[in-house]
Amino acid sequence: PATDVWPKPQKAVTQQADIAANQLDPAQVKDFTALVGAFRAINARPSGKLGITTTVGDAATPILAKAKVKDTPGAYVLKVDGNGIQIAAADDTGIFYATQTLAQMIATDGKLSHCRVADWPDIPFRGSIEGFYGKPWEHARRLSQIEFYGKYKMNAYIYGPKDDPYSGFNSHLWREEYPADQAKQITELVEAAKKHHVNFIWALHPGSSIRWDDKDGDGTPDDIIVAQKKLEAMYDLGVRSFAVFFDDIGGEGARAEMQAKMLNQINRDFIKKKPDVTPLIMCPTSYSGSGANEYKTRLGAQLDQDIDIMWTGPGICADIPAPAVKEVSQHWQRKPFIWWNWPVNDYCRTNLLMGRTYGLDKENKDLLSGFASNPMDKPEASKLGLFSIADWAWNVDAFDSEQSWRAAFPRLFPSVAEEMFVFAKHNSDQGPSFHNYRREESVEIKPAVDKALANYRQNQQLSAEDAQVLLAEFAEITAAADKMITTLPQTDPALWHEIEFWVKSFKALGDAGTAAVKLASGKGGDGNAHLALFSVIANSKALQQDFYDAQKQRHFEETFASDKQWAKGCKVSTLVLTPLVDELFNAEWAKAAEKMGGKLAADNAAYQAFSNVDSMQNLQAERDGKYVNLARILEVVKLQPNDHIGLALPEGVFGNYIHIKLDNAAAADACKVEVSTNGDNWKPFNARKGGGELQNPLNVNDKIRFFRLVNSSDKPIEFRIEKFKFDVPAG
Ligand code: LOG
Repeated sequence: PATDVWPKPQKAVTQQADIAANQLDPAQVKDFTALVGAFRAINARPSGKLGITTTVGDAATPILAKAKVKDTPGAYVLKVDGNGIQIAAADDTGIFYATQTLAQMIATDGKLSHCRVADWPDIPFRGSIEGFYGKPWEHARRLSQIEFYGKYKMNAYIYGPKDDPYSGFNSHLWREEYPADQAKQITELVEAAKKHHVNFIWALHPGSSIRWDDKDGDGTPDDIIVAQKKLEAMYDLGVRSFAVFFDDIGGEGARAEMQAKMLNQINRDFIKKKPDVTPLIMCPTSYSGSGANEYKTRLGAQLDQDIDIMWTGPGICADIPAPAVKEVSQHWQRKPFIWWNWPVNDYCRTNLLMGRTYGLDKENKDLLSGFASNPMDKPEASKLGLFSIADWAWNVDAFDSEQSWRAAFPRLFPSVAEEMFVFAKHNSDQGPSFHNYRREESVEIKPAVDKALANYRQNQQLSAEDAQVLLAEFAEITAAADKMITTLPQTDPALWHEIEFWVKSFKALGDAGTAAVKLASGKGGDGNAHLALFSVIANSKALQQDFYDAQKQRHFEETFASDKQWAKGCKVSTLVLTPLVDELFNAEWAKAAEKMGGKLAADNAAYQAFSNVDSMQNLQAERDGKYVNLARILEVVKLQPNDHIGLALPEGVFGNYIHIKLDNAAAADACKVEVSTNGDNWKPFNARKGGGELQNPLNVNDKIRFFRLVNSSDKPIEFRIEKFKFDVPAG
């Protein structure tokens, strides 16, 4: 019925009666033409008089006004009754959206109820920004996204992958046109977008290599002309919506007044000259935080009023509270276009972000010019989050986070809806990271886990009652994973390709959890059974490690060079369930070892990263074989004189090599490296310098457990970190 349409319509009334109950073949109703055809066929039946009428534009105005529909693009009125179907819409997109509503009404229960729907979007631009670091989405997946956006009434797809060299973030190739095969794909995307009423917004990212000099003396920096030419070339490929990004850059390109000059000129000489091009969007260099700074006020004052400015929220990855939106709107002197960094996982690639969508303030309803979510590098898995983002942005007041999330599963993953829900509810938190943005995870079971662990810590044994609850949970996990493993490769190979290793790890977690709970509740039986359970857990962990390595291998093969150094594996249920299994396993293992008079050698050592800079208090370090790496920082790092960043090894582990690589040699030359055995007393380390690298071996007998990179110059420096690691002896 109309009340079960997503995104939730603004006003929908369903009546008991229905028409054409089983006459409609849902497969025929995929698009408007088919729908019309289906109804004509019914209409032709002697018994029926069911037709479909559409009214668009001026003729529709009185109908829309009478239904009190907000006068905005995409608005529509839909009426189904004994006389057939009537649609009135402000524009063709409204007709298209009415058709999507109809298609869902028919598809969900096989019949079409009499209804009246009056509907319109709250946020003018709704959709995604492919704006993450790492391997850009594949062409086929993008086509699938665009179709999905149309279906759920999203109208914006911003194309801005950090690793497309022709967009330019990582490369000077933004100055050149796409090679023919890639150009053809862009045109295909534009056409698909048009068909599904999505604005394909192509983003140029020239900031890391742009220069403002005016060699030919015509009063305009030469690169502005080059940029405009590139946009013209994209126009020729069919693109009608454009953005220019300046995020995550430093130096020349980051000057607010030059960015404003450039964009105002492009606005005047290109955007406004073409009647069919939509307003320009830009992403500023200072794209997060609501406090004033010189850059923000300058850009807000100087940039043409009709250029939209993107903003990620009070932090880079953050919820979007309305008071902060209001504050930044003052600096920008316009409503921000939200670039929401969720469910993007380029800064926490080991984890999948499959939880519900929350943190978007209802007060934002009229405060935004657009809302685009930056998704995971996994497009199919990202549809889950995007489904609810579509729902929120279409009808803010009616949004119910939990309900919207649950509605997504049967619609997006029909062959494994319930299993996917089990998987999603236990795989949603990012884990600790530089951004320190966290999501809830394993919400339902968490109180039971906390209670069981509290009892266990006190009694060294799980109670039968606690064990029963936990065993049921782990059994559900194993069963869900099993079903996904046997089903998804056939029903949704694209999704399977993305999440295969996580699902298999999830199954291993289910098995390990079952064994750990049995062990800890004393259900091990005789000594042999006890050993058998230990080995189940150990095997599961080893299996997860294998998946981790296999996934890492796949990631290497599929990922652009810029990201290779930092590729990671997969982790599951990191907030609640994996820590539970680890704790039970380690404690039981220690008990057993003690009985046998032995000692436990566990690798639960803490590797740490540190800095004296306020914004870098959440740096992370991770061990990967014989390396201990600083977890990748995607952003430009700024160090004032004497500021530092460093790595720490746990007690008893000593470094035998230090290796740092920065993206610019000048910054590296401005730095020195210091080492320490205790983190208090520092001495100089004689690092070999060259091409941005600082490195040299250490003697393990010197027992160095700490090093830090210090800005030893008297000026602030900016750089990107490409490598930052200790080598430690293997084993
Ligand atoms: C990048 C974005 C990246 C995201 C999350 C913006 C405007 N830019 O800190 O490309 O995917 O963070 O890592 C970003 O958010 N910079």
